[in-house]
Amino acid sequence: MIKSLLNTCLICCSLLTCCAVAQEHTIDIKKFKFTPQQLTIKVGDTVIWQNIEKRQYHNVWFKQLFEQEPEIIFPGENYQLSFDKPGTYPYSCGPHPKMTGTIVVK
Ligand SMILES: [Cu+2]
Repeated sequence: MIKSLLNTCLICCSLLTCCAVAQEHTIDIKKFKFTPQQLTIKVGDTVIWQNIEKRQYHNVWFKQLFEQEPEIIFPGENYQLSFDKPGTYPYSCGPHPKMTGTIVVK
């Protein structure tokens, strides 16, 4: 089973396509926390934050990337961002600066 998966991967990697396919990762915003708080992704991947609070709004602010605070994410809403360059990207919630998280892009 594992061997056949490996073979499949080696085959498609040799075409230089499938392994470069961007992935989506989800981070939950709940109880004033980003979960997972730290997430490691690959270049080109997209991160989707979903606010699953009952009634509390938040946002996701990468101060090193954006001068302006981004729009508020209300319960039931999502916010998404793609990362094109490797690095470590800390972020916080504008209205609640104690809420922090980090995206590591490899
Ligand atoms: Cu918040």
